[in-house]
Amino acid sequence: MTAFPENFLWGTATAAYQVEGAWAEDGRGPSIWDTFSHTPGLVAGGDTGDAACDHYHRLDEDLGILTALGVGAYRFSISWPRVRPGGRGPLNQAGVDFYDRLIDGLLARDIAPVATLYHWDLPQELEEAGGWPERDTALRFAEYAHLMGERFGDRVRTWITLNEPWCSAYLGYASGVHAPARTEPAAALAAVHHLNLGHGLAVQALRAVADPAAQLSVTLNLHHVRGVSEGDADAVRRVDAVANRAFLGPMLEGAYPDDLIADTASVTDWSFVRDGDTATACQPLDMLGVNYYNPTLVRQWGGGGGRQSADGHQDGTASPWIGCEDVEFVRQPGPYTEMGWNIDESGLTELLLRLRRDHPDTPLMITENGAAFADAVDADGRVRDERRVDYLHRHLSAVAEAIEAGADVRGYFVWSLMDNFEWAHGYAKRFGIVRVDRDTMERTWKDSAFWYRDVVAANALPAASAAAGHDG
Ligand code: GBH
Repeated sequence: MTAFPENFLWGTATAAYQVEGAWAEDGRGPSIWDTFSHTPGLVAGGDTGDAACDHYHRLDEDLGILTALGVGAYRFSISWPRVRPGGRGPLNQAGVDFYDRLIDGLLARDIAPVATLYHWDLPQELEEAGGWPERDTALRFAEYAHLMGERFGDRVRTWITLNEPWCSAYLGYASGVHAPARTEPAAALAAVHHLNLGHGLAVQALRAVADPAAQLSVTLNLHHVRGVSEGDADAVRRVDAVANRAFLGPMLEGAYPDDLIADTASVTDWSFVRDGDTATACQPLDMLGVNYYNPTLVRQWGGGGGRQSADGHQDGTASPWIGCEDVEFVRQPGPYTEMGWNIDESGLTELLLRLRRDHPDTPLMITENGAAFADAVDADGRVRDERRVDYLHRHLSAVAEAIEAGADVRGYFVWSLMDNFEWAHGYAKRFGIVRVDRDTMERTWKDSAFWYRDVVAANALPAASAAAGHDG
């Protein structure tokens, strides 16, 4: 038995576009992900989030699942285009009502709502005005944060401004594999800055209107970067700068790292950073949210031949890794999940301890961790996902190890409550602990859901993942 601290917060996570569906109902406006998924060829299988998991119409059923899991918290995101369709102007009351029902339903079940303001679904009109590379988007985001704080701040006590701005900036504007599918490195770095600025402005806005006891946070997908050998230290430094310190710097220390500015000098002069911006980005935070899936392995690229990155980007094609032209992303040893990501929980322990060392006063929360697998379904409907149980067990052990070594980790959220729209991969990649039948939308608990329920109830891990039992 590995026990967790008293009051450790156990939860599951989802995001609006990935689960809600009802994309054109009750006054919701289009987002960049509607545009992206409706563009032929961009999402595997032609999948869209039009129906997603139909969570919008199945709220009560899904609240029932959360209750039966016994979780203390549910991390969801608010769809900006559902509550403020064009990104500006009046609120859409029907959209606000949906989140009122969700939040009140959670509270009635003693489940703490953890609300993410932005999980990638920018109102399409704001993209048409330039999107995150434009400063105005940060200002509109702050307005939206203010309005949400006014509406829900009496009941939501944990807020997350942005989910993984790394993805929004680099996958959205540099490699283009996410919405809005632009491949403009300079714009991507401007997006980095306006996401940092928007975060700081949103924290200010929430502090002004939300419950004074509210915990304010941001979720980053920090990369735990390792070099193949000691000679690869500079490759590690570059990737760490553009992936991690591009956000940690302004948000937690009030400045961009000098090496990041130097590494990206041929792409931009960073003149979009105005006096006072990094001070604005650096608002006191009550917690830092960490999403972890796997570590990153790099080496100095020796040149010659076609460079093949582990993230699938051929040399010369749009890469999310700006300023890392001399870095090779090395495929790591297996086992792998269905995403092709290697399974290595030691990176999570090391990442948490690095944060403990670099930012000792900032409590941490694992806001996402989980794995996609092609789960086996028995004739009787039982979903055997022992590989997911094993993945979760390993990573929770890694969290416990970090806590033991001094990291202040307050909670853990499984990604994801249910199989959902996995962005450019569509529905083929299943991350849920609950299975969603794509034809009937029926929800079925996987073995991992029963296992997680028992972990939550015990506030501890069983001795071995093999002990996971199915009793449903
Ligand atoms: C999260 O993104 C999202 O927040 C969530 O919405 C999503 O469903 C979930 O994870 C699962 O994807 O360099 O090829 O080794 C995670 C996105 C995953 C982006 C790991 C960078 C590195 C892959 N990140 N990835 S690679």
